[in-house]
Amino acid sequence: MKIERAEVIVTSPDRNFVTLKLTTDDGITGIGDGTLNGRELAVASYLSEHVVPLLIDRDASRIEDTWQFLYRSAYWRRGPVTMAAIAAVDVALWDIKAKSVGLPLYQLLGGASREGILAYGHASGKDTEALFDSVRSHQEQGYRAIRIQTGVPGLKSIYGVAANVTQPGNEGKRYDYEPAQRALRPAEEDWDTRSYLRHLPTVFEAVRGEFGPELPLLHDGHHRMTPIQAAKLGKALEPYDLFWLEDCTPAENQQALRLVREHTTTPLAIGEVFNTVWDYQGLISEQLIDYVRSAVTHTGGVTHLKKILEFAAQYQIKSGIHGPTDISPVGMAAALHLDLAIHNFGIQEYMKHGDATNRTFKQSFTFEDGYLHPGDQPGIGVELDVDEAGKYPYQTAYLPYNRLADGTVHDW
Ligand code: EZ4
Ligand code: CO
Repeated sequence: MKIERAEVIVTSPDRNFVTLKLTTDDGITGIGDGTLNGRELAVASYLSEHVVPLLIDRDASRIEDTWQFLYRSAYWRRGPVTMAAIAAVDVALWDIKAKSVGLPLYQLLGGASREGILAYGHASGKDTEALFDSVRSHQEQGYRAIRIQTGVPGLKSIYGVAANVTQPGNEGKRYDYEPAQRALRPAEEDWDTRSYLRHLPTVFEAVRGEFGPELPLLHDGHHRMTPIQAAKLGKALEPYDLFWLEDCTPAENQQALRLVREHTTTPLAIGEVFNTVWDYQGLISEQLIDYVRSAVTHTGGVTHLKKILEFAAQYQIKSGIHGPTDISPVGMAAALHLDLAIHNFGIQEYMKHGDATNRTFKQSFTFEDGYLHPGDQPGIGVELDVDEAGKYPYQTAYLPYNRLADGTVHDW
């Protein structure tokens, strides 16, 4: 079973996606997601210029060997571009292997450890009323766990809340409630940590008052706080029993989590911008976090994320695999097979894709009554419609960035 063809497909149905499609000499195809939000063409070029030529004629069944070869032979290790490219190859090879034996991928990863995968959705609103409507609408869609993001008085726009886009030529365009904007420059947002810290506990108090104590609630701090600010927020949120507080400090400095941990029992989740197990080394072995937030797509694929999660399992740390809409349906399906198979599953982030994306990527995974399931199609269960993909050429898009009131750039 040799790899005969390798194609890098960039398509932009509702947003940009990078997909690697491999075809073997016996006609089996496999696909993998290499989408890196706002830097998609870097991964596409890494793949087509440097990886595709190495794949042709390789044995498609040697997944671990191919992973080690791509990781070690590059010499330049880790990093989001490299690890997204390796992830695309890895997932495409798992798709091929599972199809070649006629099984859904989760069967090759040890079989199902649960009946369904608890998902959380993203509720948001500029004010409490809009937020409550959004929570109710998510509950109506079946979600049993909900992330809460709101506007902050005095700030014009904020992460996680659909906002008016003020960029010229971009008015009113906000797709999938995702922050990336189709524009030639990143949108500028404003930020003030003290206002946020004052406001957020009042939001959680209101949400608990309205929706009761049972509903699992999550929140994403999106890397904006210093360790002492994050510790203060974690403490202030303790009465509202969060499922987790995510990315409370910038992920570059993992030691920051030690200070936060010493001050609060609010569970901590981090890792959507991490690439390898090395980013988690101290966080896991010293039990400084509760949930691993990596995506299959950004962490070298199923092969490497499974190893991270097995390491985490020894310390009672669970999975919370990243699943916003910048993870393509291919990356999402790969995550679901892993979620179903591992023992230390925690929760899966799940935002629905738009209609054009769903037409482009035919999916067999399901979302019912709050639970996802990857389905039982051989492979990962997603097929790319190449004709449909061809209708949506790449469009320049950037994530926004933040400035403080005095004009200083801040973490976004
Ligand atoms: O902002 O994936 O938890 N989810 C997130 C995401 C990230 C985007 C960035 O591309 O933080 O919404
Ligand atoms: Co996040």
